[in-house]
Amino acid sequence: MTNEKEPTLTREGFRDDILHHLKYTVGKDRHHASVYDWRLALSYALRDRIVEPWFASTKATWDNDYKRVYYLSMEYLIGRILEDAAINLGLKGLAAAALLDLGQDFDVIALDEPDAALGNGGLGRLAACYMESMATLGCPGYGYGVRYEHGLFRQRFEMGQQAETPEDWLSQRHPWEFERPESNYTVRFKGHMEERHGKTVWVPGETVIATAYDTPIVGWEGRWSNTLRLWGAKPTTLFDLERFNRGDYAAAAAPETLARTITRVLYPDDTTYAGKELRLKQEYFLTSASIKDILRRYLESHDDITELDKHIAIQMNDTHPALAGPELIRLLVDRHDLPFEQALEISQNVLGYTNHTLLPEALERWSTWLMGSVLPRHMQIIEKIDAAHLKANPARPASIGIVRNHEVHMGELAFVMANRVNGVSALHTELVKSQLFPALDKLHPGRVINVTNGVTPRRWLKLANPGLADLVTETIGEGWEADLDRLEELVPHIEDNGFREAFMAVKRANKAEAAHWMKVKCGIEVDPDAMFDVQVKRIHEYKRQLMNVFETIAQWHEIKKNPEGDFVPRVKIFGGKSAPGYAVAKEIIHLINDVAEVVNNDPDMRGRLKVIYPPNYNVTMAERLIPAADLSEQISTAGKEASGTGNMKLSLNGALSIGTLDGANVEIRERVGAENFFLFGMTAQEVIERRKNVNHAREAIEASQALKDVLQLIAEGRFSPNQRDRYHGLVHRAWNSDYFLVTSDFTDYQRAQAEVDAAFLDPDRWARMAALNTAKMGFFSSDRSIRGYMENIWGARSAL
Ligand code: 26W
Repeated sequence: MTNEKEPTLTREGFRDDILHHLKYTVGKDRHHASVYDWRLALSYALRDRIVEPWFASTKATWDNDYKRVYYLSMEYLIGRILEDAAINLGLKGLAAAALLDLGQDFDVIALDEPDAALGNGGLGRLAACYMESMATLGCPGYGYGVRYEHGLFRQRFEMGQQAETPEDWLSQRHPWEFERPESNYTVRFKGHMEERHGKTVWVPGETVIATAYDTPIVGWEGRWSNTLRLWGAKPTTLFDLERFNRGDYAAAAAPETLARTITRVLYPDDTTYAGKELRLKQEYFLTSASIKDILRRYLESHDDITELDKHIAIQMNDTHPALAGPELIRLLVDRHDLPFEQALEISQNVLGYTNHTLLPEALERWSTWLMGSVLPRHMQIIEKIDAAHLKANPARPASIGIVRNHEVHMGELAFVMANRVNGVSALHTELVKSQLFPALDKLHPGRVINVTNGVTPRRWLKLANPGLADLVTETIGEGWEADLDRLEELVPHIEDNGFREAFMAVKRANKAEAAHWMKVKCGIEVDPDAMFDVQVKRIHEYKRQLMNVFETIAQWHEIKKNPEGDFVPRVKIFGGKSAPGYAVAKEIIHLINDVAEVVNNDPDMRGRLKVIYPPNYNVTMAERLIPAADLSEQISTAGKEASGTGNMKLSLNGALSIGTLDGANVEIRERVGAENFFLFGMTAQEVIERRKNVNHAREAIEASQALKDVLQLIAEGRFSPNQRDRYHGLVHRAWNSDYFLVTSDFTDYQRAQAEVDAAFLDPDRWARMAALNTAKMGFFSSDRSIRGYMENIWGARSAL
């Protein structure tokens, strides 16, 4: 699929392309163009280069009737696109040179781009990595999502507390997408059912139009390109002119209001499920438009709808698009006149379901009342699916079932409708089988399989860490970007002093750059030779940022008690957002900022301890911080983090991990070796046992003077001098409930942190361990994950 027309592209040619777009697409004279104008012109010039491989990929798929894979996700956490596209097209150098001729700086222009933040955290970022890997592997695929007008909120700190402001990425022109006003579908809601001529007919009460916006996703070396199709909403009737003329302006605009509301904003709830009607509408909006589009495309080149399952696969990214099952059945039965049983079977053959969480509060359930009122036809179909499943499995225990206690359980629905269900790490998959769906797993042995998550090395090494990427290329040659197992070839070089020095010199340079950025961003000076200790991820109790803060306080206290002592200098770096309504997580943010205030202004700390928490952590900030990290904090309560993907990115960039046996940490440790991973804490099984002791927190605190002191210092108001009782609730909960076992794991965490210090004091040992982390991360390429999906779930083949 290589593109044969391109080799003639020259610096002058590309310069002319940019100038052409600046003049004719952006409408600006080069002498009056702003950075924004140049960015648009450059983006259009790059986008032009994707169009050829994009068309060629589409044509090859049609011509060869390749099996198509459809990835349905409510979230895509993409970040910036420009540099990623330039790198994958192999045009970054040429673009930079062409811009130089025009008096422009590629880096300055790239920095101008806002993040596309259509996701919350891990699940959304995974979808973005998977889209890129599918394109790299030549897997004929389409991503489907929602074109939110406002992505994830922007985070600010006001007096140390998180405040949210709307994100506004579409207030600027978005040069990467193609609007497709001709591709649209009517999506219905509400209304009632009628029997007409022996057929059940859904008479909707509300309708909106889903309209497509396509972004081409180009893979490594531009060999293949897929489409990310995001749905925007439009009113079915623009305007009620009669009402408007009567002066009833609000009612006249009602259809438009409904449409705009649906795609207005991404729900910022990560792992808590709220049961809101608008969210259900968003989920159905994505699902219905996508399934209709999938059937339309299929029928353009096939006439037998019963053969559908031979030609397509649909992946549900968690349960958010789990209405795909009922919707596909509805269309096959109501529009294509298939009997229910056959429609059910075809749908099951087509669908796969990825589970991303075991947390009970994150599992979607909709009241039958809400489901029945928003989607009356689907409620009927869901009940039929449930009945058919019971009929086929008479041994099914009463404790399971899709519809139970007047609620639709979306996890069960997705499980029953899918031919493969997968967890996202080896440990998580075992827990999906044993804890989440034990009865369904027994009824359907072999349905649940594992596909351990991965990350794209193009963005997370090549783009984010060009220094390390260049060193890797110098050392093992080219080609590792699409064959990450080759990083293993670094292993023999780790014995070489020169290589280790070069490796650590890259890390030092990245840290110096990050230090400069922190100075500008937070006004705090940090020493690039101190250990950069990084915990970046959503703020959640189970991720235990609180344990990290407690340890920070213990360290501060230790230095206070012994101001002349020797301490390994550390910079504690936090990054992450809390869901706006998650009070406990917001309190943790407040505490981190309060502790930072005290620590950073304490002369006794003298560069031995700093706490940095830059606001608004996002993909772009991750690209800055991850290459500068020495230590990666992966300290969730065992059994709670499904996989983690930041853990993989940090290791890939040469950070050592301190972590629990949770999620993919288990597999990372297996690969880097136990001696190169700072393990601590209880196992998932021990966590369950420990909770049976109702006094677990009290006993753990009583056994540790350090922890008792930490809680006492917080309770006294040492970090909140103008409101001394600010953290009384937090301290009370640590003593009395502590569901996530921060106190029980604290002492072992401190022990592991002391080992980290000892290792850091031996720079040569540290260098070996760090380099080994990079060398052993090949397995965690999202290319490996996507190959797993293609082989074991989708039955899809590469077109390359
Ligand atoms: C409906 C509310 C809601 C929203 C999002 C519930 C649950 C979610 C996601 C499932 C949360 C999520 O992002 N899970 C993360 O998925 C990553 C990719 O598989 C994993 O690496 C993380 O461990 C997991 O927390």
